[in-house]
Amino acid sequence: MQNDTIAAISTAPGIGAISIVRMSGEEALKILNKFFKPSNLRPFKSHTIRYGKIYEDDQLIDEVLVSFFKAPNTFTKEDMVEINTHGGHYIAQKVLSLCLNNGARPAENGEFTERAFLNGRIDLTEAESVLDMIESRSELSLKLATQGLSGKIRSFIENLRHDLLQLIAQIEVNIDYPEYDDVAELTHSFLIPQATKVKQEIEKILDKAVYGQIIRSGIKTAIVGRPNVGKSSLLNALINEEKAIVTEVQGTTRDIVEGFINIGGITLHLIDTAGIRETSDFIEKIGIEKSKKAIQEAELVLLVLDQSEPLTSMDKDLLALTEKKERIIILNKDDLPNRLGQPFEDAIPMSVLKKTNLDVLEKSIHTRYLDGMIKIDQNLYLSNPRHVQKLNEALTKINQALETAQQAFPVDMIEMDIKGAWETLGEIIGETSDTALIDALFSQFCLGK
Ligand SMILES: Nc1nc2c(ncn2[C@@H]2O[C@H](COP(=O)(O)OP(=O)(O)OP(=O)(O)O)[C@@H](O)[C@H]2O)c(=O)[nH]1
Ligand SMILES: [Mg+2]
Repeated sequence: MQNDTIAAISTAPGIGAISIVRMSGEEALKILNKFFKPSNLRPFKSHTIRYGKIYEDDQLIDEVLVSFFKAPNTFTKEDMVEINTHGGHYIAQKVLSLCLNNGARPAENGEFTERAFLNGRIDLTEAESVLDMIESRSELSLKLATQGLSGKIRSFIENLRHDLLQLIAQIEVNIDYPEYDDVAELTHSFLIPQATKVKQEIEKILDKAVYGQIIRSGIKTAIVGRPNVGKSSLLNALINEEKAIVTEVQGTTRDIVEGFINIGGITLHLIDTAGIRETSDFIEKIGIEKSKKAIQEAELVLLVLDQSEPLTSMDKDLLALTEKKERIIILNKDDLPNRLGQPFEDAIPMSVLKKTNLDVLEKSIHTRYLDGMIKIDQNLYLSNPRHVQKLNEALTKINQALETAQQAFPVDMIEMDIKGAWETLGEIIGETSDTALIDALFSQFCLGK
């Protein structure tokens, strides 16, 4: 039920300078007045803060500052009250229980934001971006999340839907009052070009979404190579911690070791693998199988070669195995004489031991992933997987519509797919329902024309 008044502690649990108990709903002020005694008896004006005391029966609980926001200009579009209590978990709990004992009900997770959405103050993408902002761990991912809050995603989706709606309207009008002599003319002069335009706009954003998702979830990066080339040393150097065991014995690493680094706003999920070679050792064999799986699953492979030794057949196998992956070749042990026997263009020479050229590697990763990103402020980078998935679904439907149009099938078949795409896009902003389609359609289009 959406008319009841909800209450919750909005600050993190534990000791802090203040805690905030929040209420939203019609009864918020009435409930507050049952236990809050303001310092004077003037009526509580909207969007002001008052000082006062909280009592349970006649016992003083806390002295507080209370803000009151009258609907509709509030976060939830309902009346809202925020009680700033002294910090410490118990005081806030006590004030919360006073709210609950006087008629509020405990809010569910995210329910204030959900009300903001249900009451039409924000759309689904804006609600989701509040969550994404809270979960952001780097400056870039925070920046991406705020794109949603600023309404950038919503307006992109709304524009696409507007274009699709015009298409639908045109088809509807043509079915009822054929303006064109034949269907072929309608499809070719209007449908195909318009649908293609929408298709291209979606593809452009989906291309960039790759970067958005990388920033949000990090790049899965496998460090691979034959034994003893310095893979574990590289992991340790990058994460700046002696996490993986390093020895001069071949086959030291037998299981996956992982670590995380942040390079200029991008998170790398690093995976150090067992060196790959022929072996009869049972445990090492399992490790090697895991290494091969890690290569398959990796989004980026750092292939390490030991340039102080001639290239082996295992190196060649690994070069072939990783050829189709996003790959950076590292020529390690640059402090020793080069006996590799062949040049590698674009490879990064490095001495992990002497810590030379680590910065070149970091820069190369940064360039590889961030050069495609021009400016977050000027472009839209989708990072929420749900948005990307829905946008892909909408694209599939538009492609279907285009195919049908090219084969000159009846227009109502095309219309079905276009409507499907319109609805799927609506799901991104949380707005689709059949009546909405009808309302929007007629408010846009004058049939008397
Ligand atoms: N000279 C020199 N030695 C290095 C360098 N990097 C690593 N080593 C040495 O090479 C040996 C093997 O290093 P590791 O990091 O254990 O190699 P690995 O590739 O993880 O080996 P496995 O786990 O057995 O597959 C150690 O003795 C390191 O000290 C380097 O840049 N120069
Ligand atoms: Mg190792």
